[in-house]
Amino acid sequence: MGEGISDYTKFCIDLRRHMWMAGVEMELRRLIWQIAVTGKYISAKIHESNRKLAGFKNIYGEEQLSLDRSADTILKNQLQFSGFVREYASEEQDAVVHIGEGSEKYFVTADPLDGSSLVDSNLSIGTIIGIHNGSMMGDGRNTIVAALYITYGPLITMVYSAGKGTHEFVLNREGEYVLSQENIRLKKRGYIYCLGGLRKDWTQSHLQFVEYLEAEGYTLRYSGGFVPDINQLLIKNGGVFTYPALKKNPNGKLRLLFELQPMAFLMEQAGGSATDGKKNILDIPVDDIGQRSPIYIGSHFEVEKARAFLEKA
Ligand code: AFP
Repeated sequence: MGEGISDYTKFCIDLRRHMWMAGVEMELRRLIWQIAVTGKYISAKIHESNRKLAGFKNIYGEEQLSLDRSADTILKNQLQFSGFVREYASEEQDAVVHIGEGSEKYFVTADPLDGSSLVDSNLSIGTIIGIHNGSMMGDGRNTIVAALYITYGPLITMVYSAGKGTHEFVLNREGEYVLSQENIRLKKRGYIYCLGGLRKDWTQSHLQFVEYLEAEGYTLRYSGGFVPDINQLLIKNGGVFTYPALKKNPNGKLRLLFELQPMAFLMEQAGGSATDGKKNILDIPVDDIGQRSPIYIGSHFEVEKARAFLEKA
């Protein structure tokens, strides 16, 4: 990919053209395109939102803005239209939703609006999508064929991979997603660390890993939004994000299907990796759609270092 694209014409490459040039299969192309367009509708909803809409609880008992529900409904309806999606699983739904006729190839997972609690303080938030072929259960490595996220920040950006590298697009003023970074590559070792969970709840081995990073002079960057935090690692080309096992919650906080698998796929496609401390995130079997897992994700060096510290425990 990339051959034959001059620096000049690169500026004009929109998402559809990019996927076509990269040889992404037609149905998958159309599906990714449709989801990217849906990001514009979700963004419009965020703009018209009112902070006073807080107060609902999602199926995990967490407070959510009604914005989460709106984003979920918008996404589900758009996917239903596409004709390519058999099942839809969302962090906002308590069960998988059958939206196709039964013969469609793709199964879509979504965290429609991750980090919605950051809306009132005007920090970046995002939509996370996984696209699976044949099934969404089991281990992600056998089923996931594409992943993307959309960031709603000072700019709206979309980062996708369909298994041919990880690429970033920016939504321009004309409403087109224009290529901004092709084939994002993580350095083997970065300098940023993002730490989820409270220090008092960390396990001894995780604490030792963090102390190692601190002693090495890593820079702390943590927004509390998974999408912008992962985006920062990809765009700054390295570092590590962790949301570890906690003393009271050995599976951590983040959800495998909706949050971790898509990000692990994007990260691996950019030359990074993701583990729960023992297994690669994409090799962990999913038995339940709400399943959680600890995560260490980012540059190879830091992720392997984390594995080494956790192995000692
Ligand atoms: P919500 O889904 O409840 O908004 O939580 C956001 C999030 O899932 C993810 O975006 C962050 O990485 C993580 O939680 C932050 O959690 P802490 O508030 O415990 O640091």
